[in-house]
Formats: sequence, C-alpha cells, structure tokens
Amino acid sequence: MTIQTRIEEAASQANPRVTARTNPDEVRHDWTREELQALYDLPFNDLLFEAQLVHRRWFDANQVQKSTLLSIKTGGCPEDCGYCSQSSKFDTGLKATKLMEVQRVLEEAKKAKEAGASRYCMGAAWRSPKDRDMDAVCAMIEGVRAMGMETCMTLGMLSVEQTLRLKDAGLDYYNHNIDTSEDYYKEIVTTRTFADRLETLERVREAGINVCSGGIVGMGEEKSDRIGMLMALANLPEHPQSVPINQLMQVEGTTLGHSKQIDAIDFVRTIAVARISMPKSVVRLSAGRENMSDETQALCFLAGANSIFIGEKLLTTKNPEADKDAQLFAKLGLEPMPAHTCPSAK
Ligand code: SAM
Ligand code: DTB
Ligand code: SF4
Repeated sequence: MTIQTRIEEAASQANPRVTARTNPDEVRHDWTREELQALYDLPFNDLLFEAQLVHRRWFDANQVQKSTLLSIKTGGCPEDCGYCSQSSKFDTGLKATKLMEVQRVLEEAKKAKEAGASRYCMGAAWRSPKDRDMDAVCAMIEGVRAMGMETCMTLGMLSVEQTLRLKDAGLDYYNHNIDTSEDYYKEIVTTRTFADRLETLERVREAGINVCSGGIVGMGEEKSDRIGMLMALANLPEHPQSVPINQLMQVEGTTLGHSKQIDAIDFVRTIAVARISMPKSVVRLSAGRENMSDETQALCFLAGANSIFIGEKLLTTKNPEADKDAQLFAKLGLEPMPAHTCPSAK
C-alpha cells in the first residue's frame, strides 16, 4: 500500500471529533471565524493530521523553500510599529543607513545563492519608497533575477505607479504583512491603518506580482486575534502565494521588547490553520527560529510550514547559523524546494 493510499484510508475514517472537516482539494475564500476557531481548537493530533492531508495534496511534504533576507536600507523609519527595531520612535541602538549600492546588494545576493537560497528578499525601513529610489531598487531586482533567483521586495506602502515599475523590473514577490487582526492592529501601529495595508496588497495583486503577506504572533495578542489575522488572509480575493508566520523577535527599546511569549504549541496551531485555510500557499516559518528548539521547528514543518529564511541574519536580528540549519535538514530528511514550484505562483 502506498503512503498516499494509507493516508486516504485514514482520512476516510473521519474522526467524529473533527467537526470542521476540510476538503484538501478545495481552495476557499469564505472561511468563517467559527470554522477557523474550530480548527485551531482541535485536539492537536487531529489538527496536525488535517494539516498533513492538505499539505500533501499540494506539496512534497519533505521540501522546504529557502529564502535569504537583506536589509537594503536600515533604521530611521518614521512609522511606529511597536515590534520594530528600525522605527525612529524607539532607541534600540541600531545605526541607520542609507540605501545600499546596487553592486553591494548583488554581491550579497551571490553569496546567498551559493549558500542555497532560491529567493532573495530585500527589505527597506521605509513608510513608502521615494520615487528617486526606484531606479536603484529596480536595478537590484534585475540583477538578482539575472542570477537565477526569485526576487522579493518589502518597501512599505506603494503607489500604483511604483507597483507597476516593480512588475516591469520583473519582481516575483512583494512582502507586505497585515501583522495581526484588524482590531489589534491599532494597538501595535498608529502611523498607518490596517486598510492602508490592504490597499497596497490590492495594488500588488492587481499588478500580477505574487503576494507575500502574513504576520507576527507573540505580540500579546489573544487567540482570537490570530484567528482574525488568518481569516483576513484566507478571505482575500486570492490567497497570498507566500504566508510568513513570524514569532516576535523581542527587541529591547521597542514597545514589545518584553511582551508575553507565545506557547510553542499555540505557534504550531497557528501554522496548521494557515496551512489548512490557504492550501496552495507556501507557509513560511519566518522570524523566531533562533529561539526555537529543533523539536518545535519539526512540529511546524509537520503542521505544513514549507519555507524558511536561511542566513545568519534576518533584517536586523539573529537567525540560526548555516551549519545548524544543515544539521536540522539532515536530521529531518528535508530537501530544498526548487524555485518556481509553488502551485499558486504566477
Ligand atoms: N518597512 C516595510 C514594512 O513595514 O512593510 C518593510 C520592512 S518590515 C521590517 C517587514 C516586516 O517584518 C514587518 O511587516 C513585520 O511583519 C516583520 N517584523 C519586523 N520586526 C519584527 C520583529 N521584531 N519580529 C518579527 N517580525 C518582525
Ligand atoms: C517577514 O514576514 N519577515 C521578515 C520579512 N518578512 C521581511 C522580516 C523579519 C524581521 C525580523 C526582525 C528583524 O530582523 O529586524
Ligand atoms: Fe518601518 Fe517597516 Fe519597521 Fe514599521 S515594520 S517601523 S514600517 S521598517
């Protein structure tokens, strides 16, 4: 009997406790809060089984996509996001820099490719890009693409014209997180609204660029906020092709420098509900791996996470060393996901 047949047989013996039974083939955009909550609250083994059913329908369960991040413009940001080391409203001891030279970015990208990244993600501490920066940003996209890597940018809010320029330069993904539920957003950021975030996401989607959007947990939010965030993502007109779930990296000096950490099982539950509600999206076990055990990360992969950041730095905070990740992949029998294999990517 093949694994697939055994799984189908197990799935057909529906667990009577699973009231929110999912159909792995179906991609829905009409999730109710009650349905997502029922999934989140399933007995843990049932939740992970449901997540595996969906995961194996659309992905190779042992492949994990690898991205590397670079902060192309660090610090001095006018926004007041309560989690962020780069906001000028907090004293976090971070040195602000100007936009990096294109050539230096390409040198760093080359190293990331050699280290095994299939996507290069470039982030700038801006509320939104200035038009005068767009030539350099587009040259970075073109240069990284020419190396055969997928490109991702996160530059803040975009105008329609800026979005179209990024598309023309060949940008594969744009990262713009909704971060948390609409209700809790106001507690975390006051210099822009949840609706502003959705507006940029709409521009990116309509320009035909793949959307990377997710959020952060461990910011003192309630379970209902995690569910609200997942519901907002899963009910977008198209699911983001990439869904990063970040565990807050606590930064001294920020509002959330000492917030209550999330329980590891709750973190895994959040990943599983993301997997089930957005079946064809790549779900990224994003920031926070530095503070996670191998066992927690293994549970995240079992729950359907299939992307990570590799490289010793995220934007400004730490990420596991390369040899530690190599050991984890070997221990778990994981393989890198080749570029351009996301089933929902454009
Ligand atoms: N300024 C742009 C923006 O806000 O969209 C791009 C850069 S911003 C640093 C990208 C994302 O990183 C944020 O939306 C947030 O979700 C995530 N992030 C920032 N600081 C974080 C932290 N301390 N822990 C976890 N995630 C964080
Ligand atoms: C995302 O969701 N996580 C990344 C990326 N998108 C841009 C950023 C994580 C930042 C963690 C804190 C830091 O290193 O400054
Ligand atoms: Fe600025 Fe982005 Fe940090 Fe907010 S998350 S302070 S917008 S860099």
